[in-house]
Amino acid sequence: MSEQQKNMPICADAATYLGVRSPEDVKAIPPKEISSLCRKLRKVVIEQTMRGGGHLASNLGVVELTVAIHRVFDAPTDQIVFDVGHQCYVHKLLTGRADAFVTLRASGGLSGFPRREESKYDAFGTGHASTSLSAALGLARAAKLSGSNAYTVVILGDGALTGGMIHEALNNCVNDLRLIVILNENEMSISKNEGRFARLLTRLRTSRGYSSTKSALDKTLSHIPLVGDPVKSGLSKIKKGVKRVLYSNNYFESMGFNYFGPADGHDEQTVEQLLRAAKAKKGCSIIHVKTVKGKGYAPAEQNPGAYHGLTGMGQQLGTPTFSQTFGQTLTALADRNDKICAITAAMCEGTGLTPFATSHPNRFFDVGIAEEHAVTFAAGLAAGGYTPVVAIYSTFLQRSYDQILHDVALQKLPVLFAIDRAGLNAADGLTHHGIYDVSFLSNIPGLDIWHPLTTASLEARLQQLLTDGLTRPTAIRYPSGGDDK
Ligand SMILES: Cc1ncc(C[n+]2csc(CCOP(=O)(O)OP(=O)(O)O)c2C)c(N)n1
Repeated sequence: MSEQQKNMPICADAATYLGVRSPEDVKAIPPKEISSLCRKLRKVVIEQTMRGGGHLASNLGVVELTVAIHRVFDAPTDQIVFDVGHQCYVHKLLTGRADAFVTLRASGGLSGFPRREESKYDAFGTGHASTSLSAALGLARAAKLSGSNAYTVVILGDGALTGGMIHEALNNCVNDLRLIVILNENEMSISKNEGRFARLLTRLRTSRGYSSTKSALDKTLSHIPLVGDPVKSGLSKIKKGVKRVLYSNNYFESMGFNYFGPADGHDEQTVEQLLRAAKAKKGCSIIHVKTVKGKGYAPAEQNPGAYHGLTGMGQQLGTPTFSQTFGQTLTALADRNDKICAITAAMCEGTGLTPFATSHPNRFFDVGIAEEHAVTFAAGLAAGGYTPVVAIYSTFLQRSYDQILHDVALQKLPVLFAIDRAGLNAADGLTHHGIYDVSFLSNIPGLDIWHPLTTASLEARLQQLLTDGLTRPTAIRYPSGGDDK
């Protein structure tokens, strides 16, 4: 090997390193060699994201899941939909894009999210959270209508489960579809996943009594020889009864899903077994797995929030960013004014609100990935006499249009929208550009829009707006980075 070859990143020749050029290659790997493939996949993902930036921790968490999916299903006939899509890197590596992986998120290179234009294996383009199940329902219905037996498989994180669209889609799931949802619980959104659904999942997972009783009953059933149908159905009723008593609130089962798990999502063989079991079962299925965000890279396992999204090499920022200026100024203002509340939709660190959350925990609200709810919740706080500041990235504010118009503006409620990441977003690309807010906010009656050009003017404007007392719906938008960008 020449010196030049030795210094080449593995990801420049990732297909050879992995020994995989298509999902067929993944299927041909003997089970005992899967863990070696997973190790190599992690190495490529770590190397590339350290160099070029990207979503490291989320991808390390889904290595075994993605391998198992490609061994059990036949993509692209079977369609795989990733929620958010930030965890699709392993999928890209296994579906003919390993050699282009070195171009990930670079201009003209592979997208950091699934894109239909990029590959026949990307069944649906994503970037914003909680759209997967609605899209998958459409894909599955289209398959059914056209007489296809294809499966549609969704990879959904527990963070994305906090978004309302998922629940609208759950409500619409119909059991004549071949739809399998893998619910990947890692207890994290970007930061710790909070709220009732997070607690529900923990409860599901930690009710070991249920799990062992269920598997004992399953074993008993399968070992009774020549069991007749009436006996079988009688036992099945007992089984359901026991489940109801021990574990009465399985949300997914009560919504009509087949529920599999909870299981260790890093045990590739088990995940394969569950996927095959779900495939064999009629109706829509949820497979609940537990994974570790950042798995296999100690710094990311210990601090998954910091390794959620990396910016790549050579992007040190010298001066405070707009987000930091916003967070620090708001915290200082809230020290003096106990009416000020801060709201984030799962973006506490990104929007600079960590100091506020620490200093004023009772006036800080992380509502999950629920931008529509965040805005109407703020409207309620304002109607109740408080001064809510809703910090949302420009791109994610798009889904709150009606709430801004109907709940805030028409009632002239004093809510301050802190619109972060206004402007182009080269690395995340198309789905993340913050360029539409000016046009969609401009036609909202009675909404003032400010656009400070420096961090100093952001600070001054916040002080002026919030010290005098906010009297009307107001938006303030600012870009990523700081003054030196
Ligand atoms: C509508 C929307 N709001 C916010 C985000 C930013 N965001 C990207 S990934 C993520 C967390 C997703 O958590 P989860 O679904 O559990 O996936 P994990 O990264 O934990 O695997 C968030 C909040 C987004 N992509 N879309």
